[in-house]
Amino acid sequence: MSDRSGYRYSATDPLSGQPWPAMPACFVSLAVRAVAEAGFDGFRPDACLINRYEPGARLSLHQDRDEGDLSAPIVSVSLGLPAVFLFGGTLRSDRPARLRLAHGDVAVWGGPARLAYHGVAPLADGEHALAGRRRINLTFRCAGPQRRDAAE
Ligand code: MD6
Ligand code: FE
Repeated sequence: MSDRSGYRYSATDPLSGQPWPAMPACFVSLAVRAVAEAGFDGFRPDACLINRYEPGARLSLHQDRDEGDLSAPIVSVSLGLPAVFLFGGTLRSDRPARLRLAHGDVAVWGGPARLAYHGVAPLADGEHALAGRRRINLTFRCAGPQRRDAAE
């Protein structure tokens, strides 16, 4: 969730006050299998962030470091319009590689790359047969225990 005090993990949906719905079992199994394929074991995601990008939207270079367990990798599943994923090093000044992520692509980063700076270049306009004029990205994480009431 995000609000005036910034962006953080919360056990509950701030709009409903209810716990987030369980992750569909097929999502968990996809993420676990992708991580195993990438050579990491024991991954059990407890959070899935879903971001929607419209043409022109971008995500500036950042590190994902709000998770309680930085030893667990991140799994990213791309759907809809293709994007250019920027994947740099552990210094913001490291020049990022540019990787095209198309519908169905799965990226996993962990180990020494877990705190790599990454982002998404401005989304090019287009029309995807299933998703229309958008990209949807799912990221699976081990966020760790969250407080029940984020407002406290
Ligand atoms: C992507 N997403 O959309 C990469 N990071 O391909 C991210 O890096 C990301 O979607 C933090 C929070 C949500 C995200
Ligand atoms: Fe990220």
